[in-house]
Amino acid sequence: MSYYKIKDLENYFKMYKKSVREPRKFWDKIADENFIWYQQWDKVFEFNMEEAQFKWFVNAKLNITKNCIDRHLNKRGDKTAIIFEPNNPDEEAQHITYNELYEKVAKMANVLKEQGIKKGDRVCIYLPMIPELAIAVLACARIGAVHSVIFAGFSASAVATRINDSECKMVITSDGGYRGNKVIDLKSIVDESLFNCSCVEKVLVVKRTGGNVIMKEGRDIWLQPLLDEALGNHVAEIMDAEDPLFILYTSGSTGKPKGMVHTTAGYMVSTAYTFKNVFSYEEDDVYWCTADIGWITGHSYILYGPLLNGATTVIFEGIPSYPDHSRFWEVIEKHKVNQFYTAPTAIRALAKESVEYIQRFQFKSLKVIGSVGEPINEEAWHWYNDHVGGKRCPLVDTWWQTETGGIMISPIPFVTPTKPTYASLPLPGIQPVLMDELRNEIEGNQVTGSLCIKFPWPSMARTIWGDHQRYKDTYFTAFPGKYFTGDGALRDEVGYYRITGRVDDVIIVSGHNLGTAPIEDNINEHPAVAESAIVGFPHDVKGNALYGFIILKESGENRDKENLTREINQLISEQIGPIAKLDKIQFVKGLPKTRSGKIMRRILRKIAEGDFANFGDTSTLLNPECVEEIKNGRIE
Ligand code: 6R9
Repeated sequence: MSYYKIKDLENYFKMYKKSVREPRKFWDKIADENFIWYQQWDKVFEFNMEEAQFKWFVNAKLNITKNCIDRHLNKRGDKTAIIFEPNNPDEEAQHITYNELYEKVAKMANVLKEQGIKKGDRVCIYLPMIPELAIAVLACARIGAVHSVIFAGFSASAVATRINDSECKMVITSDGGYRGNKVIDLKSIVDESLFNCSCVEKVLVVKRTGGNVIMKEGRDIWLQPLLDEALGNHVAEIMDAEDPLFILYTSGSTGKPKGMVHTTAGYMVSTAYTFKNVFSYEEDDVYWCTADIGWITGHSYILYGPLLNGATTVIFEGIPSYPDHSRFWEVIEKHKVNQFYTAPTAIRALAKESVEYIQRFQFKSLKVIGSVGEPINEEAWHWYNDHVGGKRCPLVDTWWQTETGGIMISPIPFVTPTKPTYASLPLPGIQPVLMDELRNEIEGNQVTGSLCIKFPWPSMARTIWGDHQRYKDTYFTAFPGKYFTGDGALRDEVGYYRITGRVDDVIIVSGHNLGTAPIEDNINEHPAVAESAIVGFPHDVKGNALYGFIILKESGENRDKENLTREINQLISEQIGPIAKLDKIQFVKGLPKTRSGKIMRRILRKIAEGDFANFGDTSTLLNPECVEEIKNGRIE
């Protein structure tokens, strides 16, 4: 029996049980049968829970890029590895074959070496969604340098903090990047950030927009001439299973960003295995994940997971609303996409627009659609399922985190029956548990609690760069012996999981624990509402009361606000109970979001409390302008 592909529900349960009973055997077989290694492991894993130390595939030697590229060349050399869809639909898409990818990565690897980068050095990559981003990431992995990709939308100060934290020796950037009708001057952002970073010795610059840049003598070098001179083959560095592969900073709505460290072998095994199963990928499929490579979703499911499976993966430079709101649908049709993976925030934004944008398209090619990043509310789930999936493609609601490296809880297409808003069942090898306030494991079904994982898995982050104590404190102390996710969840009558949101999103009103997510879901069902966010504010009688920030659909904008307020509260009363009624409702144009689409509730909470003095770091917001508007419209 091959462990790599889950075939049906019976097979899933069998595999799941096996993975819990004999985790060593389970992962051993997957790792052994599906990858190439320079040297096999002595032990499948070795843990010290107390110290939060985890090793997988102990003493194995490998290079992940040999598994992503070289081993496919015989069979799939001329197959397209990457389809690049530019921001501007009039610019031609590029198809990069596995043979070409090999050569590009080899050249880049040789350039990095020549420029003084050695195994273990950290390289910051600050690039738009262009093929060079993928190539730079893979070239780092090829020579054993640790990549730290920073989303090319972060400000100079956010970039500087991250570069300094991991002491990057080099930055790879571009003159600029396109996003919709905007041009972003990435190089000048890097220049500004480097005033405060003495660790950076070299900056390699990709030409994308042709915009004017200032090149600093002795530090900045155009990449293309170096690539033109470089050799097109490269012998991959031999890496230990536990050598760091990359650092990725979490979006972190509070505190200093955490540089999550992922290592080589475990990350490879998990991302490959989960990609294959969660997207039901078959040899000639075209797969598209709309995330940015600057996030974990892009690392694991645009690059590593797909390439490890010899897949064709789309890299999209643009945004869903440019040149108009049909861009996603056009790209699906154009490249005959078979698997489409996006975020609830994008779905809600597109669902807000006229259905004409989507109705022109048929999506015959689509087989599986996926969601990631936050809980998907019921209305968005149905819209996505009906309009994009045509009620025919399984919708996989995938729950996971930067820290988990790969997907943890998700339906498997054509295997697990889907249920709206439920991430459903854990993948084999993953052991979720729900915990109560007294740190006891909650048994049985139809229960809610804090979501923990009770047994390690290969792609878990190993530490926070430079701060192992913080790693221990954040993830392994709240529930000793278990990994605490920070999320709350409920388990329904058949054992399906529904992630209800961050645990700190629970508000206690008159002694009742109210999760914000179900209330928001409820509000979003109102036909005039596009999106909502609920926070608590101190209340003399109730302890806390609820404050709702609500975005209306275009069709709802002219409605009488008093009537709407009444209708929304009536809906909540009927569906959840009068206890969950909102004391204040403010209609807003936008909600403050992190660049990965998560609502920054911290800011809304401050506004609700009337505390305008201390918003903390807002430089990572996608839409800082909405903060002012919300402040001005605050309800006393
Ligand atoms: C992959 C990614 C992680 C947090 C996570 C949770 C939320 C992600 C979700 C989901 C409900 C899903 N989250 N997927 N909540 N359903 N399918 O997003 O990583 O940026 O680290 O965020 O996102 O709260 O804890 P990251």
